[in-house]
Amino acid sequence: MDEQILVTKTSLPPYEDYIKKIRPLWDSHWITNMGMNHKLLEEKLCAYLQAPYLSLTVNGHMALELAIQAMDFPEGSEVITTPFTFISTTHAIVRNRLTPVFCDIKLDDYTIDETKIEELITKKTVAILPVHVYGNLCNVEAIARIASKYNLKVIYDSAHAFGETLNGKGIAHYGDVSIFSFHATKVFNTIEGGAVALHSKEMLERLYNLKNFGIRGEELIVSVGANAKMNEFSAIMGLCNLEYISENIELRRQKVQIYAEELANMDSIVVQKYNQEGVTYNYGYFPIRFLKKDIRDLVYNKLREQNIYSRKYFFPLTSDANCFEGKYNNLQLTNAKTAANNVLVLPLYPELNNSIIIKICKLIKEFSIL
Ligand code: T4K
Repeated sequence: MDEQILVTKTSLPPYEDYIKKIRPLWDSHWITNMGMNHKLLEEKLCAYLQAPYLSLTVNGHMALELAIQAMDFPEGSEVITTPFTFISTTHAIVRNRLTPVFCDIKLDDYTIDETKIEELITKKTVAILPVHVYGNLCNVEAIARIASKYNLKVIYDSAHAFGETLNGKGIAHYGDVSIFSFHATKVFNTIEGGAVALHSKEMLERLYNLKNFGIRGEELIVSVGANAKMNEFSAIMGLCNLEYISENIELRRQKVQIYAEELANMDSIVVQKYNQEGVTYNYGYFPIRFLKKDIRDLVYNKLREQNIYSRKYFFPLTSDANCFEGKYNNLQLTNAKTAANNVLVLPLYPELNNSIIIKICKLIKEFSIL
């Protein structure tokens, strides 16, 4: 293939839309520190995500890091989480001086195995931090029951679940807080950006202080805080992209359907299923899992030779990251290890040409029988 096909491609609004909306910034010169576009995007996203309260941030990682910080857990407390995620999830726990306790996942949807959470709870456990990985929603009801039984907080990493709903309710409805990523690679982007969706006004205030140095007036600094605000250029990108979100998700759905049809009869792979009951998906990722050992890397390399850049999201497990060597539990993660060694995420974005999807599937069929 002449053209490089990458795992994803940033969705940009029409150039004129963006230029028109940023033009007034040259009059106002107000380009950050909670400008009018920041405010407007917060309002629109609150509505779109059905979130009671929402605070925009500079990226998804800081949304998560500050959401955890806002909970004010004692140093050294334990947080039960998944190792099958982007490294950000675990870094956010560790950077808050908390200990990640890794729980295995389910192989059918790659989310945390809720039946294995209770056995990991100790006197030090303060929270559960699951990830709606690839937009597959965790078993939120079961997790809520466990959290309530042991008085734990639930912090959802919803970086992959933008706009998804369960039984008509926005996914931010579940847990104490949910964070979203609006990175350039996501279904909805603000170039870089993120948000924390919350249920309480008090938490919203804390988040505000954490993302703006604790500044509440020219001479009033009420608490210690970082700088994690979203700027106006990003907020405007968000406002523009929000106009096209339904269209983009529908295009993604169509691409996924082609992948699913083309790969339907292969018994050597398991394809991502979009069939959780009551869920509306955003079709952010298309992962497949090879059942035969050592095939994933071979296919990954063969596709690269053809200029097709699939990705091994998520290898290595975060529990196996070099920087954590020997520090945290990384045993009894059998399913997570299987997923890390055998899952390949295929290119998927609204503009992806259907004929390229068919070509990718053809190559996968060829390479998988080598
Ligand atoms: N929690 C979870 C579960 C997450 O997946 C993430 C982020 C976070 C938390 C943290 O959220 P942020 O702080 O990032 O908002 C990418 C993204 O950088 C990262 O946001 C994402 N997860 C992760 C799964 O994927 P890389 O290292 O794979 O990115 P990179 O630069 O290799 O880009 C991947 C492909 O995207 C490229 O091959 C082409 C395309 N691309 C990339 C960029 C940067 C574009 O089309 N345009 C671009 O500007 O991490």
